[in-house]
Amino acid sequence: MAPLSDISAQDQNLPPVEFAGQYDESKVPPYVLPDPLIMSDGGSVTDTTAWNEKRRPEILKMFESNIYGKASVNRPEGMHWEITAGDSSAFNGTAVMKKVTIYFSAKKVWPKLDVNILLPKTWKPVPVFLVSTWVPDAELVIRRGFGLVTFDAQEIEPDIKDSAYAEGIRKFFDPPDRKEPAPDEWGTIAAWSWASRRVMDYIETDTQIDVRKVCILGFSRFGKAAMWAGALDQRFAMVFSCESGCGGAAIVRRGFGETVKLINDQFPHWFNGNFKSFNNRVNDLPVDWHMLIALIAPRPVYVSAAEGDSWGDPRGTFLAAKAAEPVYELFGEAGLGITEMPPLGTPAGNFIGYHIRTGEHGLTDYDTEKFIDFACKHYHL
Ligand code: GTR
Repeated sequence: MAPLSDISAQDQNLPPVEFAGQYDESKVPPYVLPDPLIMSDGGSVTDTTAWNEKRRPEILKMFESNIYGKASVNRPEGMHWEITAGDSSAFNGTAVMKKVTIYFSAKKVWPKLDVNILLPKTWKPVPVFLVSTWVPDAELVIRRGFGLVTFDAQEIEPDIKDSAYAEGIRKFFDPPDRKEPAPDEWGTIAAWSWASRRVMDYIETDTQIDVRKVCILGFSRFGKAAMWAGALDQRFAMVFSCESGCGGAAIVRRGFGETVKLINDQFPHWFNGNFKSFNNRVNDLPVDWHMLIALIAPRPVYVSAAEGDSWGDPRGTFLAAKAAEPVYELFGEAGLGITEMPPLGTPAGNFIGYHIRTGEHGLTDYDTEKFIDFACKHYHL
């Protein structure tokens, strides 16, 4: 695992003592999950047309307005890019490398994003993992025949609660006199997801990449951003979310480990203003995170956990994956295929993948290997 930049500066990986979560399974309160296949008006979703045309947009909107926030722009006018560096003989001649700089206006100044592209040398377009900020071992990915497209999401918005908005991409597109986003507008995680989508705009033009096989992968806070990007944007063919926990892929009604209140108190910039109103009433949320996983359907999705990462609620992640299954079944695809949490180090699932491994919070080679195995299975590689 290699961070592209130093996110430990604020030591945000370690929850301070006063943020200690609840870790006793017997204290998880009873809860009822919203049914992904029942519309807000009570109607049932019984086919994929109703899912795609009615329920999916409805759920997407609920996540957008209550949690991640609405982006104020899609692809900005004037956005352009240039290839700024290249090496046709990386990794002892087995890979090609290039650097693309995406500019988000017609000018060659910030906001911009440097994108590093590493592709195994081959005559045909390659499948890739698109990863931001905290990336897997590149040599491992290339050796398995996948390319790696990386960027540092913090280049467009810093992960600092007091300056994220003021110094980030959201403020750039807002009127100059705005001091903060409206309660339903985007937070930093949505801004990072937006960056992945703009990288995808570039990827669509790169003939060395198989545009139908772009797998978005994120770890922890960037795993939350990967989930939201994958939900919003169906150009991402697969989604991998490693230990994304609260606000990523775990059931928040469990109140296990990091809770909605804890995350909003510690990282108020990550989500929108409306999400804070649910701090002490998570059962009033019209969604839970099984529904975010379901928004990826019928595309393959993989959520993973680590035994030592109780903060990220491994069981809550399993339960979210499990509760997303009915939507995959609607598409005729098998989801997890198991009813109990699998043993440590035993990946499970068909269109919804899950594993819990030994060890602490981190994106390890084990995780990367299992993600690649899953992608290979679906791509018959
Ligand atoms: C923690 C945060 C988690 C997770 C993690 C990380 O401090 O509470 O939600 O995102 O950081 O990004 O490593």
